[in-house]
Amino acid sequence: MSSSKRELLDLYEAMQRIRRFEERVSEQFAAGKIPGFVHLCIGQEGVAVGACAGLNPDDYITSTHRGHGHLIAKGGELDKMMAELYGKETGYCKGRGGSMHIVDVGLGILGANGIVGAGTQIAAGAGLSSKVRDSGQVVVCFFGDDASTEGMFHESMNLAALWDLPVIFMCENNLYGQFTPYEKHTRVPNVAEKARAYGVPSVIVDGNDVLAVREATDEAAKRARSGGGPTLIECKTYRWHGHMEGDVYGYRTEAEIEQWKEKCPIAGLRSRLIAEGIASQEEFDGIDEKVEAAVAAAIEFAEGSPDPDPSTATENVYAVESRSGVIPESDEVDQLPMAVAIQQALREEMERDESVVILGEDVAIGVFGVTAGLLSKFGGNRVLDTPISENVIAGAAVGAAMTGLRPVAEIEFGDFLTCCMDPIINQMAKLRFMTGGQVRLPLVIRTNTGSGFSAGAQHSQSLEALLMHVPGLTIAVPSTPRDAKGLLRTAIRSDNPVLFFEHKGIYFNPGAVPRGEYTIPFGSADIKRPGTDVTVVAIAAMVNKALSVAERLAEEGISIEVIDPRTLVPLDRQLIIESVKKTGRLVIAEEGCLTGGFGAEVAATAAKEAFDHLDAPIERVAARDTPVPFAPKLEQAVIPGEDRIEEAIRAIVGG
Ligand SMILES: Cc1ncc(C[n+]2csc(CCOP(=O)(O)OP(=O)(O)O)c2C)c(N)n1
Repeated sequence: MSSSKRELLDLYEAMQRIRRFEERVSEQFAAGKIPGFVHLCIGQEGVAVGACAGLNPDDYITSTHRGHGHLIAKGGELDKMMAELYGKETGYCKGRGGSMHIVDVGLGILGANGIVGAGTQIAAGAGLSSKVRDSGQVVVCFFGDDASTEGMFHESMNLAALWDLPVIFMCENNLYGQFTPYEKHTRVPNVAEKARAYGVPSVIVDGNDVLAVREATDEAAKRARSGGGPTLIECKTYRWHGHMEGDVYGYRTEAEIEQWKEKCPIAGLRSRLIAEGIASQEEFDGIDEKVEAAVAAAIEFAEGSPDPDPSTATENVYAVESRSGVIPESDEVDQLPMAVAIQQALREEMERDESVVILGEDVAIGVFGVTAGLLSKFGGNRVLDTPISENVIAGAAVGAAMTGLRPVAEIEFGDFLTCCMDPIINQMAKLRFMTGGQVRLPLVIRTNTGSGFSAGAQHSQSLEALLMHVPGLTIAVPSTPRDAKGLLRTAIRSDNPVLFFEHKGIYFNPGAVPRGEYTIPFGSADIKRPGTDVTVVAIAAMVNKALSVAERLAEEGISIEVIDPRTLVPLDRQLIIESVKKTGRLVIAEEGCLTGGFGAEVAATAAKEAFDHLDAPIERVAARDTPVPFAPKLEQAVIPGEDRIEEAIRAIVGG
């Protein structure tokens, strides 16, 4: 690959910008001016610059905790980066991200990431988005050698290979994972060999030779753009500083460090170009001066910038939803099971908006029949049958949502959410906030919840309350076909990540579903039955149980108000408080375990906001704090039935 003098000097300048930026960061950190964890890539600049040199401005990169070099190489502004490191309002993420989490969506920088391996999943999602939109964009996914021992890496490689995604997996093998040599963490001598297991072509290059990295990337990018799928490039390199600033653990010898300093990528290019007569010493000195001034200006900018205002600390947890977009229901209804109502919502939203795609295990066939038939209608580009890889299903949904799609990912059973906690808790719930509001995460995770089928403790849990503890997520738990359809439409149109829990015990219960387009807003509870003596707040399958108890007790003159919050987050606390103020008695019914359950949150709200109106202790009905048993009799003993709701009501009305 031939290069003009200008191109070669640009490569030099880009590496030098990274080097001097980080050397000055190191000084400022030592001076106590930069807080947090700071991981420097000094010595590795050839990888970042070689990989980004041939990319188009709209191509994507995903980065790591050691990301400054990648971001600068992709065009990141030194001022905003430095200000972010200082935790200033003028930083890339308004001081919400810091060194490990810088993002510039406008430059295709989908983020440094504090979670080792997470970038591989986001890259797979961005690659999917590029493929579905047929945009021709490639994704360079930087990762360290030790990320290749994370499960996320393997699921991402497999998915990218399977779907021929335009992703270049760019391994920076700096020989250490934190404080341990690579060979102590794996039996496979080269990361490149791991790619072969997934049918992905791979190559090993000298990461300190910027031209070699650029050439390998160029070839991989051509393959990716022409539909040839992913490539893994393993760049052998070395970091001169410790794992993080302040690392004094002494796990490497001085001799080893010195030996690698001899192979400096920047000095190497400089002496080569001088020796070949391409550029002079003076020209390099000129570039160095320019870089020096830019870095000094960045420090001045950061130091002169304001701190974020503490009163804004909770901004950007959620994108603002437009309530004015609520579409009212028609009076004409059809009787449909919930599974069909959900399918209708999916089909109609996919017809309305071509950025809506479905991905998940066996979605072509449709577990519980929900997605059946969508593949033949919308094709394999929009209904994507995935391998059994929950982590990358959710992680790819994050990357796809950041880059223009509205993915609806299905996790086959709610219990398997445990296999994708990183993308849910650390990525989709955090990225809008951590990027200072730069990204939207318009994605839905559909899954089922609940028990009743002798499916055992790993296919019967109700985990919705567990996730209420994570700011950034919206949690919907419909109890009727009508609510399921209207809420799912809202979820798909939302700019926030929504976890949509469908109780498997009520999938096939028919109910009235309004004809035509309608949406149900989040945070709007529904009074399923009005009453005056006791408020029962119930969710999912407990709503019907509460309604039958209410029907029975009405014959005895006990008037029960049944409230279904429909979304646990946001929670319509106001409607519940008003009801409790009216009835003076509260029962909360859920199928999840008692301890730390949804009911605890509602009880605390009522105790605070309606204390003077309560005529009796608050009662909670929930599963016993036990895994859900297999034998039907045992399962019934653990999961609350109508009898326990009735008991709770009688305990506080004295009947
Ligand atoms: C999921 C996760 N596990 C552990 C860590 C702690 N940690 C941060 S960096 C790191 C080492 C990563 O090594 P590698 O991927 O080779 O990248 P390098 O630091 O060498 O650039 C570890 C273990 C983390 N941030 N995320």
